[in-house]
Amino acid sequence: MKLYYAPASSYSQRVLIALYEKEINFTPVEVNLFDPEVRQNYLNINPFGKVPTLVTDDGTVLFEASIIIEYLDKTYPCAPQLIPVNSDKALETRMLERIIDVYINTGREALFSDTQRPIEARGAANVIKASKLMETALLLLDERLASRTWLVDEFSASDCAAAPTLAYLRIVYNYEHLSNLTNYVKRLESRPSVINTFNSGREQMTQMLSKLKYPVELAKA
Ligand SMILES: N[C@@H](CCC(=O)N[C@@H](CS)C(=O)NCC(=O)O)C(=O)O
Repeated sequence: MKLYYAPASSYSQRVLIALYEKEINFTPVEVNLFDPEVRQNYLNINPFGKVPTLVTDDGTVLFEASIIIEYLDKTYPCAPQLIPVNSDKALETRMLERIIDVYINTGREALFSDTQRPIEARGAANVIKASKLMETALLLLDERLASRTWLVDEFSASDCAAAPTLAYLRIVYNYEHLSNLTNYVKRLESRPSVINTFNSGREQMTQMLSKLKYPVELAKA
């Protein structure tokens, strides 16, 4: 089984966390999407030109981080179970994953793109709208985490999605006022699967940030 990935890619990191959590053997294939030739060749594997992609031993090609994690969880039913067996809990897990993707990640991307515009062009209506939806989602997570260690009962696919998204969000948005969320991120960042994943992505991320027109820093926990 091959995982095409980029070490600093947050969607790749979701899958890496799942693989490390479940201790699944795989062949990592790093894809440098900044190299035009590599990118062109990679389109034969993933026509969207996005990482991650999983190619299973029987040649099945899977796109989309959340679908890859579902596949891994179904195919390797060892602990931890990332999509809960209980169907209501499974639905909750997928809902939280969607909220992280659709609102938090979109808000993070909008805020990040805004840092690369001249100051006078920042804060356009679409950026404000995306960041408001993101704040609503962050508050929802913070409230859930008042009574929970992880987003659902046990560590799940929603936590795999949250870890890189919330770590990268700190680059452009300070959510320290949300204390449950902040403590949750500390718990996430003390899991070996997350530590390994973030360690392997740090160099590429630092390099990418150093090439930006308007500098931003890789914020610490
Ligand atoms: N919906 C996709 C998103 C994947 C994605 O956006 N990956 C980014 C890296 S985090 C990427 O490949 N970007 C390269 C590009 O857009 O050129 C998933 O869930 O896997």
